[in-house]
Amino acid sequence: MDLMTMKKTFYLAEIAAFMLALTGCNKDDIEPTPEMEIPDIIFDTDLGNSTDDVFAMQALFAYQDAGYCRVKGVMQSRKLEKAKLLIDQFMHYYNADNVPLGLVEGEQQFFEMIPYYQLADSIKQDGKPLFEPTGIPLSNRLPAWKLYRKLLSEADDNSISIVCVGMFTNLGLLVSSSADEYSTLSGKELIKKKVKRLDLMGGCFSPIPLRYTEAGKPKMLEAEYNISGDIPLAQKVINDWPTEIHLFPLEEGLNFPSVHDEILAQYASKPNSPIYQIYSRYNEWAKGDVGQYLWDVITMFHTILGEDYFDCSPTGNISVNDKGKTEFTAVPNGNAHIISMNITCDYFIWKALDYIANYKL
Ligand SMILES: [Ca+2]
Repeated sequence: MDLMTMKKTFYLAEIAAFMLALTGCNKDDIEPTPEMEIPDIIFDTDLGNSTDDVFAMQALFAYQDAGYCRVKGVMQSRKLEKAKLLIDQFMHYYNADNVPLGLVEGEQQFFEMIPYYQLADSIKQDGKPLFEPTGIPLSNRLPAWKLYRKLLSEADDNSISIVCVGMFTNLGLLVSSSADEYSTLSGKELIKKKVKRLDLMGGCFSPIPLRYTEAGKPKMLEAEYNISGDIPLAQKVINDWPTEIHLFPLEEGLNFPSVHDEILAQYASKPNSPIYQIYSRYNEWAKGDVGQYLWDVITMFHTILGEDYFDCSPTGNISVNDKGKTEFTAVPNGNAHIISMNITCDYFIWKALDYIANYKL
């Protein structure tokens, strides 16, 4: 039993005991009701490399089918042709052909951990694609920042929840945008008028030792992946976003590893699902232990299922330096909160992960 599995087992035992002392703290108690606020969500993802984006996508559509949210659009933020093809295929898998999909523009710097975007050209034994596309050519898709402007211009005021679990490229270009055929408002004005909330996965506010070392010396993480992939536009979003930001940082997801064998077992009854297909070839693609955790899907749970299950820092400001290092300063008139989890939240996350694993298509 590895350390994370031991930790998880400990947590489950501790949480089970904890829950016996509580009543009314159960995901099943928050079935959608007429009084419940149902978020209109735009999902922004760098799907194609880290696996947690796919769990987040599965959660998005599972909870939409159960009536917890409405998906208004999906934005893609990994600047690779195959990643664009794969997300189109996954949209078809999740019966989301009619959901608008925007594609990233701009420049990025990123490294690869599990390049499962290669699934885009996988074929089955019968010669058909492993995942069928929607049939909408990529050339017919709008750039993501442009699609943001279109969707926001069509939305009711203060109605859109954005959950971004990849690089901030699309959001940075949106913030920087000017009046166009969709709206006379600037990007900042449009966001201020139409966006209800922004949930970001990104940043790191604690010293985190990397698994990789140089010359045998421990190396500390300097910049979290979503920030380091596009530092200029991450700075743009953090500095100029005109509404409140909720940010789920790297260190908060480290209690939630996605363990290869456990995921394959959990999704064994769904061998054709994106998650099973990715994990069935995980060891072929991942060079060693690349450290996959469930950051993105936890951020999605925060957006869809509300803040009651999470702790939230006092109001403050975030800064991003030119190397991508993030810092948080608590100030009363700031626009940011750091999300964290307590033991009740941990229990809720494990239950929600089981719930989406049982999503039937
Ligand atoms: Ca991601």
